[in-house]
Amino acid sequence: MGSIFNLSPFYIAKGDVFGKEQPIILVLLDITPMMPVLEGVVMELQDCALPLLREIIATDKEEVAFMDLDAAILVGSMPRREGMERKDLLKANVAIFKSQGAALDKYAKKTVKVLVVGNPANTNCLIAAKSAPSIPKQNFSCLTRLDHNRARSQVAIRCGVPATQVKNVIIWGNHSSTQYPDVHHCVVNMSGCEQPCFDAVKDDAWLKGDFISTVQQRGAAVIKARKLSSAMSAAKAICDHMRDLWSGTPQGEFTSMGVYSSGNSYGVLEDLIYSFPVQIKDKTWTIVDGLAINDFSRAKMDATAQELKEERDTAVEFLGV
Ligand SMILES: NC(=O)c1ccc[n+]([C@@H]2O[C@H](COP(=O)([O-])OP(=O)(O)OC[C@H]3O[C@@H](n4cnc5c(N)ncnc54)[C@H](O)[C@@H]3O)[C@@H](O)[C@H]2O)c1
Ligand SMILES: *[C@@H]1O[C@H](CO)[C@@H](O)[C@H](O)[C@H]1NC(C)=O
Ligand SMILES: *[C@@H]1O[C@H](CO)[C@@H](O)[C@H](O)[C@H]1NC(C)=O
Ligand SMILES: CC(=O)N[C@H]1CO[C@H](CO)[C@@H](O)[C@@H]1O
Repeated sequence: MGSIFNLSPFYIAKGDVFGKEQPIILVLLDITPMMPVLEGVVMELQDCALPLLREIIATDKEEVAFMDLDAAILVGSMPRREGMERKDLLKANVAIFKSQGAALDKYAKKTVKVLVVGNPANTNCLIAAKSAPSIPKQNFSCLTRLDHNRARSQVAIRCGVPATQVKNVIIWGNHSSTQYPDVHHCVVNMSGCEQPCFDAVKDDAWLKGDFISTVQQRGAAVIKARKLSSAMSAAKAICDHMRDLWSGTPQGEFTSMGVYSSGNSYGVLEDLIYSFPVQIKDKTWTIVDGLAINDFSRAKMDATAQELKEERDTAVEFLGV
């Protein structure tokens, strides 16, 4: 029972995601041994006396959890244990996301929005989408908003402005240390006017070096310091992602999400869940096309795609067996 599991339902039930008018039925799924702990979460949620929260369903059964869902946030996955082979870990996760994808296909609404958080998030998302053939692939996305928020904040701190004054950073690729946080299209509102990020920061070496590695390694840095993984910031990112899917992105702004690549954008291979810049309107995302990509960016975008391709090919083999 991670703290993402406590915090995300709280923010959702509080109205931070679907709006302050939308009554909420929360469905919480965990594995059987965790049911007593889940009861404690239910008690705490009840004790918050939240005006929008109409019902809480806690279960270890997928057919109960996924029935008629409008939105699903898939957080639980197999964590890496000491001495576990990469392939065995992937195999265990393919089994989980195949099963959850199939249950979504069978029980959820066809319009359900599915956000995959559990790692390896991109590949787990692809497996869930492939296992739910009656739900459009566009309805599946994976979380790279935490990386996006980290990048935005790093620039904001550097410029001494609030994070809201930094727009249009991009996270490309996998949610891992090969992700590419790109600020070539980012603008910063500083001293009363919007300017390109490179002009605002005035330190190209930092933007092409330590900035990128700080964002890429941030998850590990938080674990090292806290002895626990990111929880508050992950829960916030989950809410930001789902809220934007529901209500749209602000005019002239884009965000980052792992979405299905149809092979038509930025030369990214087809059939990967890859993080792109997206704009959202009427509950539908579109990839922001036509941004100029220089050689520096190209190499980094390709490296993270290559990593995802290899992981996908192995995962798809496991899906077949
Ligand atoms: N994409 C991102 O940006 C991002 C950010 C933070 C965390 N994560 C990932 O999210 C996952 C959860 O993180 P956490 O810190 O909350 O981990 P955690 O291990 O503390 O919690 C995971 C929860 O999922 C449950 N679970 C495991 N298998 C399940 C299954 N088959 N069905 C239902 N529930 C199941 C566990 O019992 C546990 O309660 C991890 O994989 C983590 O790496 C991703
Ligand atoms: C992609 O990112 C996830 C999440 O960090 C990670 O678990 C996975 O190993 C990465 N993929 C590869 C092939 O490295
Ligand atoms: C930039 O910030 C100033 C306040 O510092 C604000 O008045 C202005 O509207 C902002 N411009 C844009 C384009 O957001
Ligand atoms: C987010 C998203 O793309 N949602 C789509 C899910 O599928 C329905 C059709 O079943 C579309 O109308 C939504 O736009």
